[in-house]
Amino acid sequence: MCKNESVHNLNFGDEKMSEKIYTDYFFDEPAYNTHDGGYVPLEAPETVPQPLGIPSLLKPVKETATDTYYEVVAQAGETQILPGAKTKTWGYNASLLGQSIVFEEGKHIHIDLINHLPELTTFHWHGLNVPGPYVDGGCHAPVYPGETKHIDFTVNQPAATLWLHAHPCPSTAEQVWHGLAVPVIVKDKIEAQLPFPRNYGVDDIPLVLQDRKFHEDNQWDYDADYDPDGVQGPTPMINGTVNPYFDVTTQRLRLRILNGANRREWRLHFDNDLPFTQIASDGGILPEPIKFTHLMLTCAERAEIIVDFGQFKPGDEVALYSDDVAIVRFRVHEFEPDNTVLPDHLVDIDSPEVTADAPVHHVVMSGMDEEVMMDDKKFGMQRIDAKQELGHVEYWDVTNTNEMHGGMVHPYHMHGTQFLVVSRNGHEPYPNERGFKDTVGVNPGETVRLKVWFDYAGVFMYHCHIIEHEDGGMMAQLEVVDSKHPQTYKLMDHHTLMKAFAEERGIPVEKLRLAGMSSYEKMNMEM
Ligand SMILES: [Cu+2]
Repeated sequence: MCKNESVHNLNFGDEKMSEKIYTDYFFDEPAYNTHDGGYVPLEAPETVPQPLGIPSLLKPVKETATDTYYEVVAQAGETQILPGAKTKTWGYNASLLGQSIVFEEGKHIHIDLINHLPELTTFHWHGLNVPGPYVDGGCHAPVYPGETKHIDFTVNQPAATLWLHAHPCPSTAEQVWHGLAVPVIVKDKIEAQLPFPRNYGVDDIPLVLQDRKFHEDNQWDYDADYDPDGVQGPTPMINGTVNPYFDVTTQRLRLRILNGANRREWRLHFDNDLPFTQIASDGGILPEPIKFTHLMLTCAERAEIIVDFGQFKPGDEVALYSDDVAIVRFRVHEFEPDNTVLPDHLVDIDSPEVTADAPVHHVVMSGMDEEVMMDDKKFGMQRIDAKQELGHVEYWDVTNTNEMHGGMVHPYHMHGTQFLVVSRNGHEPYPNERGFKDTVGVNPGETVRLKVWFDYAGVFMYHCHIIEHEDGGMMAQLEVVDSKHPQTYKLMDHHTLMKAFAEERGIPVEKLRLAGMSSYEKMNMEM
């Protein structure tokens, strides 16, 4: 259902070829966040440009031929983001965001999860195919201040750009806002054979897109900025850098873009509509490279793109924009010519047959503001809303009942799986949705059909990834059942978590205010 595609004739040296270049954002324009009453437009920063911060790579504490050991520390600190006072921030193994973590497919990973924060948190591996609910790190897996918990798992999925973020309910949004979000890169032997840039920090760069409002003394004030439809700020912050530039020293640059914002949609395009090639979506490499001039990412979605600077010369600058605000400036330097042409076919994506007689799951995302719900309910930590047998392949039909005008695109995310997008209202999915995904933007009035299966048993959450919506109850959970080896799970409850948060803050629980609470109260619903 490509609304707008154009065929450009491009010259590659002597070779002339016709190539399809998509120029559309695909999503429904009337539902863009720019139409929200509470929309906060991005503003171009006036501060001096800074080199783009690149998260360093987390070093394993130990490595063998088969096993890798990491320590991941959630910590509080201060970060020089703007001139003047440092900003109080949180991060993983760093004061803000953190150190990128690389997993190799097939390796057994052991991680000590260490909490040096003043309050409880959880470590959620967004997009990672691991058992739930404890290894997955959703709200049932709190790590209390001063505590260390251990997880281990085998990396069992193709190369992809995933991420780690905090997920304690109902304070996920505030903890991510503080800075608890970092890229996780899975590598495998197939990706290693493809002609992609992969020199991390040089021609292979993560771009974590976020936005913040800086208050007095350069501090963030989550409560002051609170909006039940998602907290926004006017200042684009990319990898924790305000007004960043990047020195381009290779003709081709691979950008691993993550929408790490609580609510903001990013509508990306370069100066002069420079085309770029998407090579991967949330869960891995696309079957075919797709050329775009414009790309919209809803919250938590990822896209890996390759940008070719071959037509530029040293001294040129090429900006990446979201809507009409430049968010990263690429400063072109000398580089060796690199006219690598990507193969037409990148990887095979096998779409498994749906299990015979399997039920079709129906999920309804409804409401806005405090009224957001999933299947007419708000999230209950001890309630199982759906079941699916381990290994079965089932359709999930996900509907957004918002009105087109005045409604919004809700990004639907499932833990513990990489799914395939089958259709949008019965039509073909967007051209860059033919690979594995874990988050899909659902337009108002639309039903997106997904093909979903799980490799591990457990309890997994599924929710809108506008983070204030999930905290506000637009979330549910399913149990993946292994009938041959039934298991029981100790599920946390909101009250236990709220009591812990209150104790950590030294206040009575009645005085505790956390992000999602107002959404339950306004609807007279129990947490
Ligand atoms: Cu939502």
